[in-house]
Amino acid sequence: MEKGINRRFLLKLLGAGGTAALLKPALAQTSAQAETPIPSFTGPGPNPYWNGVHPYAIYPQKLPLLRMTDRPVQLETPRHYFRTVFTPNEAFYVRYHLDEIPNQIDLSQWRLKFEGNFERPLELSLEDLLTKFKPVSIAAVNQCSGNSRSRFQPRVAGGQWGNGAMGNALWTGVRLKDLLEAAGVKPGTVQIQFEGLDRGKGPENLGSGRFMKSLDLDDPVVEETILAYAMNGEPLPMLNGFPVRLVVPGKFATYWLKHVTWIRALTEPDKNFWMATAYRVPDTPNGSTTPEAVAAGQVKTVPIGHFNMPVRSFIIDPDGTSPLVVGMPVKIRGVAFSGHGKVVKVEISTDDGKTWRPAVLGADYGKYSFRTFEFTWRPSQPGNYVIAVRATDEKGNTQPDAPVWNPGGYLWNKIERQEVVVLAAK
Ligand SMILES: Nc1nc2c(c(=O)[nH]1)N[C@H]1C(S)=C(S)[C@@H](COP(=O)(O)O)O[C@H]1N2
Ligand SMILES: [Mo]
Repeated sequence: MEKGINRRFLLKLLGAGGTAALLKPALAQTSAQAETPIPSFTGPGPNPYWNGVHPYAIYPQKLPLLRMTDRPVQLETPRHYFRTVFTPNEAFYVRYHLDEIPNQIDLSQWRLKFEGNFERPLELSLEDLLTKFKPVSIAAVNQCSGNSRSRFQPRVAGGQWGNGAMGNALWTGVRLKDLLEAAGVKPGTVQIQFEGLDRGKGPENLGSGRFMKSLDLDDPVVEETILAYAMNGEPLPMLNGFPVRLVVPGKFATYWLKHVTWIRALTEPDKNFWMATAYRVPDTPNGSTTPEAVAAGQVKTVPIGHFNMPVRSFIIDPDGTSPLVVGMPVKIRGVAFSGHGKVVKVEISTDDGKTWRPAVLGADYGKYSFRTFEFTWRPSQPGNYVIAVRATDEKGNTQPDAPVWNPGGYLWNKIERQEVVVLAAK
């Protein structure tokens, strides 16, 4: 792909030992920034903060993003950054669970360590990763399991994301299976566990103080997983996992471990909180259940990794902030993706989902990437309209018009709508 990593640039950075130094002054602010409480709200109308409207905040290496929480850092990407198929690194959303996140990493000391049931307990430097392994690139959408959680009815606890807990990037790095081969997975291994550098109890107050996720060794996604050292041709922003993060194409971002520093071969399934308790969804075909079933204790759950990301699509323009005019063409544009395979169809409705017409799809950057779409609409009558968008993937999955519900606020993929006003031409 034309947007591949400039490895020379990265090597130069490494050679100069410059990365840590370069990032230090800016990143030191990450934790120093005082927490701004969400303003108390007395009405009228519904609480806008609870509805995912958050203040803009500037963090190191980032453009102003919507701050949901500061401890841990959770920043949402504003809608207009999805006008391009690749989400700019500076605008890419940020989600952590723990309060203490790395502000700087000394690459002369940092090593990727292999522990547990491996033949060779390797310790690899970033330079080793860059020079001793074949680089591969993949365009893939990183989406938080809780993206759009603020839409759930009845409401559920957790970060009240709008639709901006997602982003698409061209990731470059080393194949996980090449790393596993180098370390030599011993027989009896059932899962591979990943742990990053962030620490702390986090608001969930869970004790272990570490964020860890595991992939089943026999999950086909292991073949496609990469440990990425570059994002859109640049080193990863610190807040998105510098120096290396996992990219697990088609799976929710909770598995996309940031600042990966330990890779462990486990002989027993991972029982840590983030696998056994958090990020679990009802074991139903679409992960949906009811509050009543939950209250009755009837819901069997599985890790969200058992699901690929359901197909979704988003209207980016028009965004309803300015009226349209009769007879004037307007481009309805947005992005679509699916964790199950390539998006093959996007349809637009300008009558709230009663009738649908196909949009024109943008360039194909691979089955895990955003796919842009465009539809030219020339409204012929003034009035209030509801635009809707519906994507279908190559497996035939399409978006439902019914919401899902589960207590974690996961797997939302209901058809999106945008209200617009069309004025008569003067
Ligand atoms: N080390 C570490 N990696 C992590 C997390 C974390 O808290 N710590 N959160 C995960 C979750 S739940 C999400 S949604 C993504 C967010 O990736 P981003 O911050 O780069 O957007 O990181 C994943 N990887
Ligand atoms: Mo997440």
